[in-house]
Amino acid sequence: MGEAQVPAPRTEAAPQASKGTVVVTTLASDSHTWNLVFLQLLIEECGYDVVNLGPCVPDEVLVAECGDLRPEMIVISSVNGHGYQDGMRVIPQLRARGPLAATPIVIGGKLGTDGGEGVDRTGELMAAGFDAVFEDGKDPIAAFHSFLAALPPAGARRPLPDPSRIPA
Ligand code: B12
Repeated sequence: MGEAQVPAPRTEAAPQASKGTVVVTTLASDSHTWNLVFLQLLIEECGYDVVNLGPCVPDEVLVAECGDLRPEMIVISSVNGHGYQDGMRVIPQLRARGPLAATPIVIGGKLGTDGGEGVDRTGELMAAGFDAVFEDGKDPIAAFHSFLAALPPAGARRPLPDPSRIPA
């Protein structure tokens, strides 16, 4: 009889606890998908679980899924040139869904067909309810990475405003 084979002790580090769930999605008009795969891998590397809703997501599906999942953040990607219009249409619907009123929601990619020169899409999208806009041409990945690193930990979100203190 030979010597018993003893398995080598496991030396890998214990898996890190997830920082929470992030939803990655495009909007209804946009069928591009590799942008979503890229973002999913980036966000997973930063310690989050990702639910990737895929391309051409209808507004009502996005609102329902996010309302049910209550993610730490919603990341909208658009590259077909309709991101501004799609984003302006969907953001009030997301904000109107109670649990998502204070959820960080960002949008990025190629948001128009003009390259973004001299157009204030960022200001308008943020005024409409987005927390950040990462348009191509402005080093969006580095800026997004910093935003993600600064995201408050799960359970430490901005409190919802007290409805009694909102002016009528
Ligand atoms: C592959 C491709 C397609 C494929 C998509 C297949 C698939 N399953 O994904 C098909 C053939 C279906 C397609 C269709 C169309 N396409 Co197309 N497509 C491309 C192409 C060649 C590559 C896109 C890609 O996969 N890139 C790889 C991924 C990883 O990178 P990315 O998409 O650029 O995303 C990066 C950034 O935008 C950014 N980003 C994106 N989202 C976000 C979000 C956040 C939060 C952040 C931080 C960053 C970020 O990060 C990503 C990684 O760097 C590009 C041209 C190009 N070379 O880029 C055109 C391109 C995107 N397509 C374009 C167009 C116009 C179309 C069509 C309208 C063409 C038509 N007339 O039918 C349709 C649109 C269909 C639709 N309903 O959306 C234009 C968009 C122009 C614009 N926005 O000004 C491009 C740029 C081509 C061009 N130069 O004109 N397309």
